Amino acid sequence: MPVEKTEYRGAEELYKYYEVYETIGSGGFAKVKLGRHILTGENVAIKIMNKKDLGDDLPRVKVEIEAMKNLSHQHVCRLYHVIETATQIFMVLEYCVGGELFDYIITKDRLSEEETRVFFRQIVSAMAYVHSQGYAHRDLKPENLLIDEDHNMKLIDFGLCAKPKGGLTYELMTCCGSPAYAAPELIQGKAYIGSEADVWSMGVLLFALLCGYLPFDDDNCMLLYRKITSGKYDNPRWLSPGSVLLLNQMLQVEPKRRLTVGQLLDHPWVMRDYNSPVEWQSRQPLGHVDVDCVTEMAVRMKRSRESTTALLEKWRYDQTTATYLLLLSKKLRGKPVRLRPDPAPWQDSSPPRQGMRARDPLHFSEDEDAVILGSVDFCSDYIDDCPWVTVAQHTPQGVRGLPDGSSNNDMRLPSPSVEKRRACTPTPERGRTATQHSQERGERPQERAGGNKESISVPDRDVDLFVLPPPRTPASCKKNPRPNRNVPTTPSAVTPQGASKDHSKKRTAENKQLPGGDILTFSPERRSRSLDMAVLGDSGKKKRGGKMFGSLERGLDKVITMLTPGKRRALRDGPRKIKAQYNVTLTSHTNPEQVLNQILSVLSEKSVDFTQKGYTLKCQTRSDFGKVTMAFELEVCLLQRPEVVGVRRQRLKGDAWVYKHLVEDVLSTFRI
Ligand code: H91
Repeated sequence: MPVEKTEYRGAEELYKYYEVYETIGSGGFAKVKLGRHILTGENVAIKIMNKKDLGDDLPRVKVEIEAMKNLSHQHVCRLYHVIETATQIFMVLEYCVGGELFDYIITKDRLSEEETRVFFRQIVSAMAYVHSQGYAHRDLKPENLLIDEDHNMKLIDFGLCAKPKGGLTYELMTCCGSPAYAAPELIQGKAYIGSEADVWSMGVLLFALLCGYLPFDDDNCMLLYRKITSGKYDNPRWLSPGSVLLLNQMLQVEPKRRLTVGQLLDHPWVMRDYNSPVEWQSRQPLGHVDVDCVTEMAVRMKRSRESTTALLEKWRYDQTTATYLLLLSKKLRGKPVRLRPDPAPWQDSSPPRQGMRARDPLHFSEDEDAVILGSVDFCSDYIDDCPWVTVAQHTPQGVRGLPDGSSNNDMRLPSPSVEKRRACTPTPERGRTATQHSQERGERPQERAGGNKESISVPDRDVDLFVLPPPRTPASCKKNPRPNRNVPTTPSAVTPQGASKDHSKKRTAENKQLPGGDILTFSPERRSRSLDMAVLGDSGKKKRGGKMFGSLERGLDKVITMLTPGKRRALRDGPRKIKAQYNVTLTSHTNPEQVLNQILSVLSEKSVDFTQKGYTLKCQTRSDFGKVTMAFELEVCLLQRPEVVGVRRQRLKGDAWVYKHLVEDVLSTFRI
């Protein structure tokens, strides 16, 4: 079928160089998938956008791509490769195994001042650098800060960033970003200075790190705006006087009275325990070419080092740029600067896809693929002497050498317009994490060179998981005592579709078997209850700032629910055995079916739609108009140390704080 062929060709450019795995998240009109760069074997994140879906937001993507090409910093997520087809844009990005800072905060309830300082220094470093390059980020929030394998911060999502032509001192007018983090001048529609607005967001972020909830929060937008413009918030009692002072200096309603990023670099609170200002300059300046990496590439490409360097210095954000940057990343982490052997093991059989079966990379559905617009990763002087020939020759229906006239051919070096007014001194198998993989490969992240010099040691994540959660804060105590009304007291059995009989007595959930064994459950109340209702307590009051997931490992033993064994394949295989991660809530249970049953029952009760595949539940909430407002995954799994059942959770779509309240509510039924 011609249509299929055409569509297949679109994603071919991507598949040629990357193995593509599961969706790891989404944001706006983008889907983010885990990938692996074949030549270096390095994990990457692939942001996928459909141009049609983007509509008027397409220019924002261009803004983000241009900004990311101009930014190279240890705390800014690195862009490696851009592939554009007629219908799709793929951005290949640095993979951050630790996920969002948001999830990390909610797992821990809140962070200690010491740990907050480690992260905050890195955020200040990133922002000082971004501002020094003339950009304002304008959407700073914990969802846009990721944690890499060395526990370092990486700033992402430059879709809303601005680079005023006259430099950062020029006023901006567009109101953007997330309301809870937006500066008062921004929501009032006044002209504002981007860097000043960023400092306000950093203040909100700092508060969220130290407190685990937002300083200004309300379900009602007008009330939220009023709170923000008043600048009044409560300082919880656990904040040190130093933290109270710093927050106050950042959350000044009058922008000119706010601290600047330059002042944050050597602020006493920031310097504490370090006695040195934040190091903000890039350790990986743009344009620098590493000889070892170029040499390795030259050997593979059978070219001279000089011509390889010349090719690289075009900075096209193509396979050459990606290979170089990923090799450099390997080098900085103390790994050998080596490309995969030729022929690579996955290329032994033809076609290559079959050779990769064992690792089960995912393919795009047909509608996700498209015609190649212009090859962004090949240029005419490149085709004659195709450097990646060993990869290319295995590519099915290889379309090569379409000349590209796009702007991607030039890497525009930044013309730093430093703020004038105030000087700114400045393989994975499905479901596994890259950390697990690197651990399985015998690598120890701590031993790697090039780790964050800024960091002082923070507790090992695995260790954190096994300690009891921090004592409940007064705020969380008063807000979240949840009566266990959802826990059925009589044993119930699960129907073949996975819904509890006990639950079905209360309401008839409409279950539908999907191809591939998925079970879609429509909650009967879906259309009559809004998402907000799903996070309401008995009182009807929205619960805020409640205890986070960390405390859920306590007690369950209430429901004795057994699945009929051996009926469904996915269930027969049992839950996955995983290592504890911070996005896994521990229970005190050893019977996964019990936990699964109880989650199913609560999801239905909370009007959350879900599809079930084995022990994984893909959950969705919808607005009254049927629009998906939130998507997340819950997976019942077995942990090895301690040997208990855990629930892995992952937000795929929707407001982070609303997600937090909802999932917290679902999982809080495990409390005795
Ligand atoms: N937010 C705006 O959920 C809500 C793992 C994970 C690992 C990543 C690397 C880069 C990006 C995301 C990663 C990621 C969207 C990335 C980078 C840029 C960008 C976007 C994503 C989510 C989307 C999924 C993300 C986190 C943020 C995970 N994600 N788990 N490495 O614009 Cl520059 Cl959208």
